[in-house]
Amino acid sequence: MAERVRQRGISIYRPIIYGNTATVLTQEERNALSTPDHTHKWTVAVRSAASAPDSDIVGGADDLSYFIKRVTFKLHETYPNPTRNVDKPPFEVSETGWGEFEIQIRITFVPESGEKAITFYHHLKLHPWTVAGEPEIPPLEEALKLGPVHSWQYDEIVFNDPFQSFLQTLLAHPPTPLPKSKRRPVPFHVANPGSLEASKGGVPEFTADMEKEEGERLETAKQAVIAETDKWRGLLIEKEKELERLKKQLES
Ligand code: SLL
Repeated sequence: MAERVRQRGISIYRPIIYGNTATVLTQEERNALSTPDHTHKWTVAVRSAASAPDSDIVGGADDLSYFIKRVTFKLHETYPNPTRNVDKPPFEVSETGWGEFEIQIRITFVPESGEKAITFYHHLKLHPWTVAGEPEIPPLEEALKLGPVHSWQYDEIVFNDPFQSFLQTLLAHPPTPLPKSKRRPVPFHVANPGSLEASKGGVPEFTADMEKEEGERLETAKQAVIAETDKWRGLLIEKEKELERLKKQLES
């Protein structure tokens, strides 16, 4: 079949984000639940990296169903039917709960892609990040003021040597580019943007600048690893020489 021909040497990627947003429930909301011990409502999702302009959703500008067939979210076993299959966009699950846990996120691609499914792990985050990075659960009143918690990971799904027909599908759906820099003042690492920005409905977003900075961090780290490897290799060669020398001494 002609369209099952692989385009050798071609690499094409699609930027995605996965993660969650969580909002603390008011006492009234808690009382209205069949599970009044639940303290938060949350949504875990796989989305396109770019956000739609003026949207209060992190990411999600593009519909990813042209290459994603199914996303399986494996929740904590305290949830009924913890394995949740989502076969159409939005690829997300919303729940209420009281605890943070690890969610397995398995992405199955459209069959035409011939690609194997991939798995990500996301730690469901319910509580605001603190400056010190210490876990600290704020009292309800304060949590309500701080607004939603966001925890999102940017990633790129790379397709190597794609099938010709799948490549055509991908090329027909170019991803919305990330904005160069932030259009909104909300930082990512601090989920609680402060009551002022929270009241403006501030939502963090991924930008091309962040991508660039991440690339630079990776490059710096790579250089450090290379330097360190060189240093130890040199030391190893020296020690091996010494070993040879000592062996010879021993023999003679
Ligand atoms: C913890 N290791 O102890 C974690 C477990 C489980 C969270 C968290 C809802 C369960 C239900 C829920 O929030 N489970 O359906 O009632 O923090």
